[in-house]
Amino acid sequence: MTRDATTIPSAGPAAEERTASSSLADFCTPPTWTVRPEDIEDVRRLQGEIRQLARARSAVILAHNYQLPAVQEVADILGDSLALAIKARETDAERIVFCGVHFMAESAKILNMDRKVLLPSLAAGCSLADSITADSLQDWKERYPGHVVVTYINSSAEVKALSDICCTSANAVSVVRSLREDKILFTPDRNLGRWVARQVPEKDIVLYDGCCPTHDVLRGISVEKTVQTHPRAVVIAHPECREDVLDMADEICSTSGMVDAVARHPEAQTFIIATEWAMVYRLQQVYPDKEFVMADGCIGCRLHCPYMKMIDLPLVKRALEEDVFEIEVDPEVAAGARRSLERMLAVPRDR
Ligand code: CIZ
Repeated sequence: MTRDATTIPSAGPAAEERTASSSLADFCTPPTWTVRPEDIEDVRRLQGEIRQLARARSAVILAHNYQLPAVQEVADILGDSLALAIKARETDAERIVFCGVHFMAESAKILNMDRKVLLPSLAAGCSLADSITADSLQDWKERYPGHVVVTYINSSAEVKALSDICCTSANAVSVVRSLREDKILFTPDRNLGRWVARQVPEKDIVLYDGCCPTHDVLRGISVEKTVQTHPRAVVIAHPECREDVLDMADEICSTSGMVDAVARHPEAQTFIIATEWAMVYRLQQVYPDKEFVMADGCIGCRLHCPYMKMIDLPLVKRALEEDVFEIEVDPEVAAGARRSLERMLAVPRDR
């Protein structure tokens, strides 16, 4: 039972109703995360307890599309960071339990300063977000006077506060097009920035040299091999992938955009997915009759984000029971970051 934040805003979760025959145990993940058939009953019990706790504590559970399948299943709302940021702003729950990484929970807090935002594991960081600090951005701004700073949502509150506008993978092109100015510093993801620059050639875009290692590890040659074994497949890639991968893609979009992209190809049976592996579980739930294949051809890296996998069901339960770990943001920094986020939220998704 999965929900798309953009289409089913408040559907109630039904982890309690699930049966042991669910696809959780069949889903082919890196072995550490595969649920053994003999453990399914325990997983279901834990999911039921989490749902009960969420109700009792007036909590909404938001989960990113890269979360573990068992965590995706207990979420009230699933989505990419843009969809989740919007939903976080709309909720009237007392608590937001954010199953994602730190910058996402921090963005939810910035947009909801009067609500408690909990991140079940503080180890859930983001190496891309950490590739730029307030100091390094300040230094860069001084080197490029007169440039507007567009910052990917994968960044700290301090960096957002020093930026003119944020973007996500779901609206980066529209955000850049919406600017009156032509000189832009795009930070921190160089792959996303390069892809945006190709769509908006009329702007002069300087790229910061950061990347998401999970996506950047994928090479076109690996995708080519996967295409050779599935010649009729549609290739869907995330814009954090390198240019050689994007050049082979039929569709380039954010994770929530991938859900819509599959629907645009009703004739296709097989889809090659170039993003973090948990997205394949999400797509399988929405399209049980289609086949989804990881783009890496299983060369070992498995497009695995270790930070997204820091959160599991016991930690979600603990977050609800103990009210941990609360995200706090300095009010002045939050005000600056909120300005960049609100400015972004006024721009529609790319599609
Ligand atoms: O913006 C996000 O949520 C990220 C990091 C990926 C995606 O497209 O969902």
